[in-house]
Amino acid sequence: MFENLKAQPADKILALMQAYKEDPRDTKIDLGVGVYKNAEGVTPVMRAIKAAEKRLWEEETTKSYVALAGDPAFSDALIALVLGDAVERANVAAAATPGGTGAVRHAFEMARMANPDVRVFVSDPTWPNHLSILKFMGLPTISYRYFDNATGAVNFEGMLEDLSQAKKGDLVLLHGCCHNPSGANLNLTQWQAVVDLLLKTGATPMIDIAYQGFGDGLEDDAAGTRLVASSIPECLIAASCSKNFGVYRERTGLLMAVSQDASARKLNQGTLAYLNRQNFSFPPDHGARLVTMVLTDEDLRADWAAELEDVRKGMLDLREQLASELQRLSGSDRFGFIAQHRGMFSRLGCSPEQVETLRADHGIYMVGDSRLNIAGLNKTTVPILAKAIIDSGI
Ligand code: PLP
Ligand code: TYF
Repeated sequence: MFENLKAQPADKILALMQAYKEDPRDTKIDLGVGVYKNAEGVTPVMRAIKAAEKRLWEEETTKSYVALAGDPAFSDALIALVLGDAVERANVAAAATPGGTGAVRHAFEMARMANPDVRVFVSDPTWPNHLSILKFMGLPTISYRYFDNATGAVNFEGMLEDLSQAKKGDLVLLHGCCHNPSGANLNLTQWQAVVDLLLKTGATPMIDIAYQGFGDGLEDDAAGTRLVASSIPECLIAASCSKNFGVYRERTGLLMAVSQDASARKLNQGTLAYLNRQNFSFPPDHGARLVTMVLTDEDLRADWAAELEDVRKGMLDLREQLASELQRLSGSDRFGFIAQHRGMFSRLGCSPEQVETLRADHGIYMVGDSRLNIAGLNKTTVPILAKAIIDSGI
């Protein structure tokens, strides 16, 4: 039977991670996969998570099943983190999922259950896994203009023009903050314009928020998501804890469905639990429990927020350093967008051949679309990267 299988395309980001590992050069620099690394190149377990883990080991008395939607305390804590007081808690259905990816997948599933003819609007570019999941599910996608390679900024006029084609029954996928892969984001005025347009078209927004706290801070990074949730009758929000709690491998995410009243919420809640049951029954608990402990304990939460803030500021410093080094070497402001971008990524806007030159000649690994992971740099490697970029004719 299995001889009928067709070889599937590899995940380019994960293939790049492997190629980096196999490169014997000790001067190599990994700017590929979106994992935070400190100046020593280490992806640390956050202090508060480590402390919660110790406490959990001491206090946990059972590993029995929890619930199809996960622990309600996790939903409460993460809904509060993402949505603040933008919406009534009673109108939000939520279920824990294996990572943000699990939430993304179930958001698409839920949209299809509600409308078998759903079309999904996706930014150009978007996270490759959005596209591969949608393709696997056979859902039609329509891409909307988003990133302008020439300016390094959002093509907002193009975005609005393309989104005006959406209609009731369509899903419009938006990145909550720290757009992956471009690094270019909407300001709050632009979010408001998107909200107005969505209200006019009747399309349903879905927000993927995987980097809250990595851009302008925990509150600012959630502002667009909160505006959407409080202004539009229905929306889906897929949140990931992988990056901002550093619990990547624990697979910790939450899918939220915001509606207008308790009866809609009940239907949504039942649907989310049903989707979990069909696919894996109970979601992973360990990471969700650690996140809940951190968010609900005053001291752990303060320590986590402080560490996250250090991470965020460290990436901002690297952005500034890289932008000014490139300005010095190129004698122009054409790389100024690197300091404007937010989150872990920036897209340089150069050709795949130039990305390949950086890899072959300089041992610098970035994704083929010229996305670089800012957190893969440190103060010593920033000038090396800047020189390599200019030497490669970018
Ligand atoms: N959405 C985006 C845009 C991402 O970059 C990621 C990345 O890691 C995720 C969702 C989900 O990640 P995870 O499934 O590891 O929580
Ligand atoms: O975009 C990234 O690099 C992160 C990590 O299949 C990632 O989102 C990359 C590939 C993948 C899953 C996660």
